[in-house]
Amino acid sequence: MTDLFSGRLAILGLGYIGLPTAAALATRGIEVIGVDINPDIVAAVSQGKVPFIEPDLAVAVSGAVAMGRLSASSETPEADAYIIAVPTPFNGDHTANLSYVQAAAEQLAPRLKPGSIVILESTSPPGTTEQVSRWIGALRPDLKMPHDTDGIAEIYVAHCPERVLPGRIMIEIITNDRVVGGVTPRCAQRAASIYRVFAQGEILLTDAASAEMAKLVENAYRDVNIAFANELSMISESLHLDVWEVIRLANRHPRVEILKPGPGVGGHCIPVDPWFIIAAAPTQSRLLRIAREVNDDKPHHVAKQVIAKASRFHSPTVACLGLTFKANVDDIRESPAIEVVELIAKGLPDTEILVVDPYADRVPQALAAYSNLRMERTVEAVERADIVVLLVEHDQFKALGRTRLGGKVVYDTRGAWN
Ligand code: SAJ
Repeated sequence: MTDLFSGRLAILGLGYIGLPTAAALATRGIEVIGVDINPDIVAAVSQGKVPFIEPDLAVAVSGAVAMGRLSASSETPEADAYIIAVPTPFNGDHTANLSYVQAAAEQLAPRLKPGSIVILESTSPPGTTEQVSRWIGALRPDLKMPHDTDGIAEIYVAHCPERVLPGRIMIEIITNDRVVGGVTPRCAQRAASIYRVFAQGEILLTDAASAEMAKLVENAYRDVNIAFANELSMISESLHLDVWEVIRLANRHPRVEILKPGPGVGGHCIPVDPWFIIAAAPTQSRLLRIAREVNDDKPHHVAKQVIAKASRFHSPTVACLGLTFKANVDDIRESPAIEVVELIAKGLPDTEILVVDPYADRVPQALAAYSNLRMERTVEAVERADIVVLLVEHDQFKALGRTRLGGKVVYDTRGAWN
């Protein structure tokens, strides 16, 4: 018989991962309490609302709340299982900041009882899940924790990294395979019983550190591959070649699949996670470090090219299309597009810069200080501009007809108009 979880479950952190996971479990009949330190998020979810844009999430959350299966709270409740889905940003020296994970572990520790399951979903350096077990053990010496017992532990601690792609979260959360790594094999088994409730992909059981590393490796792999594409775009530019044509042709080889160059790599995952590997094995991580440098340098390269193009005009207007970290999402975290716009605004202080993004209704904080820059609508910005810089390939920008761009200097960092 397949072991299926059927208790009460609390999710700590109602962000891009916690809330979809809460909705996926609740719509399958599990009683889920979402916990967040932000009172606005708690208030929104309690009313069945979603604080960010993600296809199909709003209907799942409102349905789960209406069914009485999903609720939200600022307090960590008693539950049979806990999922920690809080951010793991990095510190100034690129090491992982685990303070949110530690705070979550300390919040749930007093509520645990023998048999409870604790799962860390937050992307974390190898060893963090066992550290969670130690943090809990320090507060609950009455419980047999899995990291320090030869016998059967009373609490099950495991890592199950999230792997969903923003923009496709509600599909991928169901269909992706899941890696579940336990501090002990029994911990992995118990944690898997939760994911079996909604996951249709395979559930792969392993140890906690391998699961942590596998997740970091997935994003480092993508980072290295995007760095290859970005480097190729700069090489092609210097050789006066069209990188999109070069990639199109090379990708017709049966074993070549080059990703797309862009203005840099953004989001809160891919620019962050490789650093956790680099910090764990600094001497061995040469390629990963260079890939990070190539990708981090790309916004500077793009801005330099635009500034050079502007120098050919007397008093140009520059339209920058896109602010989010990638197409068709409203997330601006670690967005290379914002960095490019800022570098252009700084480098061309007397130039009018029009910024467009259908997913952003105001100038982001990072750009607020630049008086030469303002938000504009797509068609108006393109009409007024001498130079059009495409930074994010939102559908709305892709749909712009070629005639609208006629006579303009176009710098398309994403190949959207190729
Ligand atoms: N990008 C390019 N060229 C490409 C692909 C992406 O420049 O060919 C850029 C994007 O524009 C964006 C950045 O890279 O700025 C990251 O975008 P993404 O779509 O590659 O990835 P994320 O950050 O949205 O989600 C990634 C995914 N990881 C992998 O595909 C290995 C997702 O599955 C993870 O769950 C997620 O990170 C996460 O939370 O870790």
